[in-house]
Amino acid sequence: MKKSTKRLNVTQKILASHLVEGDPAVDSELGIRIDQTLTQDATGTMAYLQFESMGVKRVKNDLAVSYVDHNTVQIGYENADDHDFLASVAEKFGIIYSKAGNGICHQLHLERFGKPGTTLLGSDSHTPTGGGIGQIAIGAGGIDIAVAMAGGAFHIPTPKVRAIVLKGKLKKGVSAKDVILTVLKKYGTKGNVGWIFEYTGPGVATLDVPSRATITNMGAELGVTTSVFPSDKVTKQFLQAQNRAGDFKEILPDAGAEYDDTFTVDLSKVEPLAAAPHSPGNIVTVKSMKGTKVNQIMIGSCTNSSYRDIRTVADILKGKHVAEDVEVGIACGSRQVVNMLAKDGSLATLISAGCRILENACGFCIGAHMSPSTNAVSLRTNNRNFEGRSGTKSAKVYLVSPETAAASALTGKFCAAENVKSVAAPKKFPIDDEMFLYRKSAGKGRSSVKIVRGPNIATVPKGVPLAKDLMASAAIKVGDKITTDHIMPAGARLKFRSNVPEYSKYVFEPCDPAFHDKCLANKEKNIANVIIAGESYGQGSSREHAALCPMYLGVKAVIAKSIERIHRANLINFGIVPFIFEDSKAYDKIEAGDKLELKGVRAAVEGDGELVVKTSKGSFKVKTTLSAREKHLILSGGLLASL
Ligand code: MIC
Ligand code: SF4
Repeated sequence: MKKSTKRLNVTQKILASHLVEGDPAVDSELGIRIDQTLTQDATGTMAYLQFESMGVKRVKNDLAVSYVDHNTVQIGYENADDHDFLASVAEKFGIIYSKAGNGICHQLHLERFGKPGTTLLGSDSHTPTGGGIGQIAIGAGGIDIAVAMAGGAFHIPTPKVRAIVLKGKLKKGVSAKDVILTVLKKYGTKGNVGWIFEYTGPGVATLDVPSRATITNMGAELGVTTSVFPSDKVTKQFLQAQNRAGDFKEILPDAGAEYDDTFTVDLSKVEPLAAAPHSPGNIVTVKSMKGTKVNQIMIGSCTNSSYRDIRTVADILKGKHVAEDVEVGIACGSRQVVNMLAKDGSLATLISAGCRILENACGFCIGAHMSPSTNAVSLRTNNRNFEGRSGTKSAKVYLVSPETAAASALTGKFCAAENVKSVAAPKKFPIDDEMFLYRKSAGKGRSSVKIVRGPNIATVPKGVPLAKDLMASAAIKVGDKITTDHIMPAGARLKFRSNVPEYSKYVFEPCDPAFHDKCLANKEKNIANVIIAGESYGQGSSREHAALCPMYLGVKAVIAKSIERIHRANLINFGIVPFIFEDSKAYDKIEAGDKLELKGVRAAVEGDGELVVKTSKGSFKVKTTLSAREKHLILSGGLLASL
């Protein structure tokens, strides 16, 4: 981030008004004040267990919302136990509780709470959805949210800000999803750590707030800290229509504002695109896929489930029927969206067209509903197509816009949409906040409330201080772009999120199902476990379980070619050292099961972060660059242990 000048961009304006530690001109890490927090159930139980163990009486930030949207399948008691726990915690500590069925956290937060010019920290990597309404909205691990709720600062690497200059206007049948896929085509899913992407230019005014939110939502796939749009007349209109005119604040970049880099997107030239299996950065044109047989189409998720999106789908399907050999599922983002579709007849249109209407929740996006059949081609409007995330390892998932999804549903083959009517931004959204509980006691709480703990709610394990030396084993060796879905699978395993010993049984399940047993056997023999990885380790979600459960299994270090931002922060929060190979060729010389000697590891963390690791075949150098705060966390055995 450039030194403050008089001509500030949107990012600099918001960060400057929230800066509590560090100077952007000098320091590599900044501490910012967090106004709003959000959690979802799959990460929230752990966040609140950690908050509870901090001994704070009530939340101290302006607004804290606890959403239930991930684990809503409720086969068995586990999810329901989690919901009861979350509701009681919310009532006790002054948190607003959004009941299952109300909708997906990011869509709901945008509709009802997101405020331009504020900061939002969420225990979900798609929290940057709030950037669509002019918030600096960041995804982080649950323990970071707990700290923010207790009034503590959140730390980010001092960002570099890239202007994505939008000019022109999108053609019919092309939408915001194609814009973010264009940006992903240019920048890919790795190498963007530490950047904030700020959208600017005359084309911004042509995009409504839900479209802007689609773009910032899927900015998460770039691996950036966040993405943000200015707050302008379009934002004002959206907030007025949500009956929240009072929340509006104009935030525009100053004329001549400076950026560290610029990329221009001519909206009129954007083509319908798709992210091909198995990465959101693997971009192809829909034209190149034309005619490919499609078996399943899933529409919804926090990326594309607004009224604008689902109404567009309904308009394309109106009076027609989906091809008989495809299955089509639709999950709206919120009750508000469903209500509007019900009132204007779109819901009936979708039902008549043969779509399966799903609950307004994450569901299919996280492999918790409608997994495709073996080898199926599934077109989806969500944001991640990692191998197996849909619940079916052999499925080929393509990420597309709602327009492409709807047009392809009619033909049963990959195709772009033509002659699509644009949906006007509603003048008034129907407001019904009844499924947000404890609004009256928000910020205050009720100390007499007893927290409900069913058998699925286990205690949070605490780390131990880092030892002077480590005798270790390379417990696993994985390749490039290992996602948190590989490390800590969701889908059928999601229900164990509140039970670390149980969930730990599935660490690296898709890569090496024996990982858990091997680690525990080493741990018993006092041998530390080390994970060896390639480029961009820990891509994807914010789930801190991908660090917490390995910590529980005795993992003390990761040695990778590179590590993604949120996951790196989570490793540090749980006392695991994030080492990088000094020379990535050393990666080729290590095999899973090799003995590693990390002599002087504690001193290395205390000092310059450099260490020589010995193996029976020789030695290699690793390094880690840590702030003083991060060093303290690792040396203590993680954030909880440091308190
Ligand atoms: C995801 O989309 O991968 C999730 C599930 O929403 C995760 C959070 C989690 O693992 O609970 C995310 O994006 O952070
Ligand atoms: Fe839910 Fe999918 Fe969005 Fe994650 S990406 S919050 S699972 S809808």
